[in-house]
Amino acid sequence: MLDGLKVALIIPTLDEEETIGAVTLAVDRDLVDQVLVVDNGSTDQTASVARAAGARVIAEPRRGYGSACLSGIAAASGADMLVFMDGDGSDDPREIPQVLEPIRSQGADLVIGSRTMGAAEPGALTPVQKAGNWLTCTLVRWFWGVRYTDLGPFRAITQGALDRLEMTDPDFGWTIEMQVKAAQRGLLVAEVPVSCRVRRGGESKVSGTLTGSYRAGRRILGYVIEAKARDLLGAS
Ligand SMILES: Nc1nc2c(ncn2[C@@H]2O[C@H](COP(=O)(O)OP(=O)(O)OP(=O)(O)O)[C@@H](O)[C@H]2O)c(=O)[nH]1
Ligand SMILES: [Mg+2]
Repeated sequence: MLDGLKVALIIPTLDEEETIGAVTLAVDRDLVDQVLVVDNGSTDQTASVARAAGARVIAEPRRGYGSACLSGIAAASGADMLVFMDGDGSDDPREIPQVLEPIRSQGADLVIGSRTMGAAEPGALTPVQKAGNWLTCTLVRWFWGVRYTDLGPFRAITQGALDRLEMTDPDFGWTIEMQVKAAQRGLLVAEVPVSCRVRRGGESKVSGTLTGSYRAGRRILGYVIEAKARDLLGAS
């Protein structure tokens, strides 16, 4: 399907021993060359379960979702395309081909797997998450004219596009940073529907908790507003 191009899959994880094995095993290894599970100091068996399922485990001592993604990118040298997804079973690895497809067929630089375009299991997205997504996507459309329907974790990007974005956010601003920078820099962006399931085990660290939702929401909206302010000041 991808004409010999190399695909790396990056999965940031924190204490996902109950789910990471099944997630890793569901990846089509004919399509994905490297599966990199980036572990942020899990205190459970995440690393050994992932390794046993065939993933390469990267230990990243700096906490945070973005730190883990950056570490995965650094480890994935040689990949032409990178796919990101969560390790809790919410995203379905069998949908990786759909997420990569617009890169091949449309020359897309970045593809967002949209959980609002796809079928979300009841309870998989909280009302706060849906409202926050909507508000953030609306602001991005007003500010930069690019229409996104989700800020979900499941996405694919070419290595060339990733290099142009110079990603830095170490935390939950990671997904919005990628989307805002793609809009600012005129990358060709596509969205495809993806399914979204309730996590398949373990405990929520972000949207399933009040503090996690608050921290992520503040970081995401703060990123959008600061980025627009920098644009207006001509410093972006
Ligand atoms: N490496 C790393 N991974 C993290 C961190 N926090 C969360 N994760 C991972 O990021 C993904 C998303 O976290 P979740 O807890 O599932 O957040 P969520 O999807 O908003 O909430 P759920 O409703 O529980 O699915 C999972 O794969 C987590 O293991 C972190 O600080 N470091
Ligand atoms: Mg999740």
